[in-house]
Amino acid sequence: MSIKIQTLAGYIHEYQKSVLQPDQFWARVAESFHWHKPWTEVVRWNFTEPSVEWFVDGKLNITENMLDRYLYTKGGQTAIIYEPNDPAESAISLTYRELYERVNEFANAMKAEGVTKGDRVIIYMPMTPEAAIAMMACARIGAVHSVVFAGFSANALADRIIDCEAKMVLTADENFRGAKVVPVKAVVDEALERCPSVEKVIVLQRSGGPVTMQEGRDLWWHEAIAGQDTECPATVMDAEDMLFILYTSGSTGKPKGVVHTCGGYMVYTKFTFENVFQYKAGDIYWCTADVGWITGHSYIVYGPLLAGATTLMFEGVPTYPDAGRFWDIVDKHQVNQFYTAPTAIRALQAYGTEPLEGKDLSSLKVLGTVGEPINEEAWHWYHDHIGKGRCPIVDTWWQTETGGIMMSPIAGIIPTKPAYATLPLPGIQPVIVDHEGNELTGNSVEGNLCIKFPWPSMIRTTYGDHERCRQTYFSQFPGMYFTGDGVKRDEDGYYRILGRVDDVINVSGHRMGTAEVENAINEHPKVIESAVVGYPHDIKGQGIYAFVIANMEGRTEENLEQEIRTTVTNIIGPIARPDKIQLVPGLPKTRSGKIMRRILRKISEGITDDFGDTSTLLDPEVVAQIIAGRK
Ligand code: 7RM
Repeated sequence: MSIKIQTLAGYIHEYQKSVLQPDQFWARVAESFHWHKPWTEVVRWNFTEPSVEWFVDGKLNITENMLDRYLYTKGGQTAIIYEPNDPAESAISLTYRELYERVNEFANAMKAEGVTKGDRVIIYMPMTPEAAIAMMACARIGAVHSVVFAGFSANALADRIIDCEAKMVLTADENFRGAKVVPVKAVVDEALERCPSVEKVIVLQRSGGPVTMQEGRDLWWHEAIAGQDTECPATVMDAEDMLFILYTSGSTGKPKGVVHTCGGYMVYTKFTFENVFQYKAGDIYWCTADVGWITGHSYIVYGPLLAGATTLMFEGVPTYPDAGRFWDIVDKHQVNQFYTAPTAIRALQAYGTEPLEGKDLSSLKVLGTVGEPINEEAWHWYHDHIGKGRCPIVDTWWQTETGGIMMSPIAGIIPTKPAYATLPLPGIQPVIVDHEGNELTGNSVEGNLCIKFPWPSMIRTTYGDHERCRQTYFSQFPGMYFTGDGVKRDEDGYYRILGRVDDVINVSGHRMGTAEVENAINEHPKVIESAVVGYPHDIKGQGIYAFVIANMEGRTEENLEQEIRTTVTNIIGPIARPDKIQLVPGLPKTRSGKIMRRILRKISEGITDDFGDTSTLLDPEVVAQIIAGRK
């Protein structure tokens, strides 16, 4: 029997228990799963190395808790509803039994191609059920999946394949995204030119468009599964065996491979899914994220299917064929819980209420947001026009590294407040610290958000580089996990996330390192140096503003800017393309050569004075020149 919070008093009670007796609390949650062997210790940890183990010595397979578990009780119930990009193409439903069979069959296909426990498999696929099937098939046989968002460039894909030394890549011929058709197999082919670890590529036929298949390396999905058994014994995994790697951007260098493990991730994603969204049997749940991001992992695939829910996967984009598409889908499938990003809400808000006309949204019970701070205006629009004032909004704060939702209202139970993630979920112990690491206690305080006690789905390491994990998350404030976010605790003890306090920017809910974008810009042969900052953007939340020093010989400003955008698209992907590029004669540097980003941030926001202490600036004249050429 798991823990289902049903009242505010119940929340307070469970929260207190989770802090005072975490072992008993989490043991009670974990007991509701199928384990091959129970754990001997609930949690063993230190935040110095760091070393975190949950459900020590426990043995399990996560897919048995998603599929086998429901085979007889819910075999005929819909597990996945797939809504294709083109509304004229019919939706597809897979029951729990069908999903079980397709996962097992594909697991056998991967085994037949030589994949074994511990091997890394890259998933670079459209948002079709096969992406979820691929993830679960990996988990079935103990292979470690690493899903790469299919909008990343060949170069970014190759970096990830190389970092985890993947043996196999799963992809499709083409990806339908709104009015565009992206040739994903061709992107894989280009990436693999520098990925010697990859032995096999399995290609889903999605569009039927032309692809080149490399003999001996590439095979079709439908051929790979032909004749495979629809039963595949689940590989028994240790609770701390790796489940997946997911790459995410930080403030320095290349993206890091965040590692999640089997037991804790399973326990936490199901627990948070059921409680936050108050999912009830028979409900239709829809999260609009892509499986390439952590939200797709935890709250399209793992959390919902662990809970025996019906989860909807949407292949397309919010504005295709028009800005009413989300609401058409809610209406068509009578969606009960709807979970999206503030950037999508703001984008749709810009179209007004006309796209809502004639759409039946009365099935909706709970609305969710994730990925970035939501502004109050968007919160109210969502609340009034989508939820018609009747649906609680769960503003869920969490990260790739946290694996699951950390702070959020529990739908209908914790009173909401616009733009507030409200309170921590049971088991989560947030602390606010000042820049010296002193804990700020009491209400009405603001500072850096840290977590002082482990939770089951937290990051275990960064793949292949444990020191980087320690350095990034556990060194700035010793003894605590540092989130990189700023936060305020108001007079009611409610939490409001203020955004990143490091050099990470959040563009349309996509996390990016400013250094990562700068490195891409610097690849252009004419670029000498660059500095990137995020600036407030009405729809994207933050836009990318690049200040660039370049050798203009043989170029006009216009064609150089265009070339820089193309360079960034090629190196990272279209999501990292700068919104504004300003060619500058110099950058505001200190005598020790550090760029004073604070000044650039202000200029990008349109503030042209009040830069604070500029006494360490090497050349104050540069600032005036940048202001004069501001975009
Ligand atoms: C789930 C996800 C993590 C960063 C995080 C925050 C920001 C996420 C919220 C939010 C304000 C929220 N993972 N963030 N959720 N900020 N309110 N509800 O997005 O790894 O891609 O990004 O996103 O800055 O640190 S992520």
